[in-house]
Amino acid sequence: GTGVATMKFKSPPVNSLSLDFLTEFCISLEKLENDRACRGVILTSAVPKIFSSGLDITEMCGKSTEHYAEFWRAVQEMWLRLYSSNMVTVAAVNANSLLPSPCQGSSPAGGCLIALTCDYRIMAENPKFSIGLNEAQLGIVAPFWFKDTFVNVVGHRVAESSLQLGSLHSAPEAHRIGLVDELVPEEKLKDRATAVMQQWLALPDHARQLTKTMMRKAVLDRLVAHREEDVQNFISFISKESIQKSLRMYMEMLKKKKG
Ligand code: CO8
Repeated sequence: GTGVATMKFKSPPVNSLSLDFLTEFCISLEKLENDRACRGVILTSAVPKIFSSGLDITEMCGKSTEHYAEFWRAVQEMWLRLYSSNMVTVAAVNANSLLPSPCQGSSPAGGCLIALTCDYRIMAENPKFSIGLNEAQLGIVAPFWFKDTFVNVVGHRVAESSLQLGSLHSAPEAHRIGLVDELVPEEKLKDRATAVMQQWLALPDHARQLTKTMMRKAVLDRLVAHREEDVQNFISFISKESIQKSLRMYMEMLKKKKG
């Protein structure tokens, strides 16, 4: 084989990161990680027009403390595994449809996090297509390790303004600020992802893996050291009535926008 796997998200309608999705994602990734023949993975979506809509908001609304804890551990687990993966990880952020205002995002928050966690990001060249960590728009705050991952890609200044504003960046803007590495016409996305993968795999795995670890270790260690504290923070934050209200209003807004 080529030593390259493609993981296609397929959880319609919008590939939201539910507890089930996250659990399955981790199992699939672990299988690939343990498969010595597999050296790289391309992450993409099998759902037309959407890469991922981010964390599943219904998992964060009106649930028990135990549920919030389980959900948040699963989010942490996804990030820890992907950010520390020994494989080359390429995100092929595909979307092929025009999304209605005011939420034109096709890869908001958690979806953007997945892309940021990869080694390389390629995005379909569609001006209507956007990506970003938009937590602030939902009245919530990105956890420190989302922020760290973002800073490692775009630098502190861009990350700061983008996070404060909860910006969803259009594809050209995402490219300009370095949030994605390149834009390609949609029909070329798959071929381009394969070509980039070959370029990364042309190097010896060992040196590349050690370099990746060197670049990412501080950020990974920080979550590992504060994992339980981070779960408790999430629970106390998400359990606040004011936060629950913001999330309910945001969900209402999503539903109305459609009508
Ligand atoms: N979670 C749950 N349900 C969702 C989500 C989501 N993230 N996104 C969309 N849905 C639902 C919609 O409510 C709708 O449901 P229904 O059919 O019952 O009305 C259905 O999916 C289809 O959605 P749309 O009609 O909106 O589909 P469109 O194709 O028009 O738009 C978008 C797709 C652009 C993805 C749009 O749905 C959207 O903008 N969604 C919101 C995305 C978002 O803001 N996600 C951020 C989530 S927060 C996060 O990921 C990080 C949280 C960190 C927490 C830290 C706390 C301390």
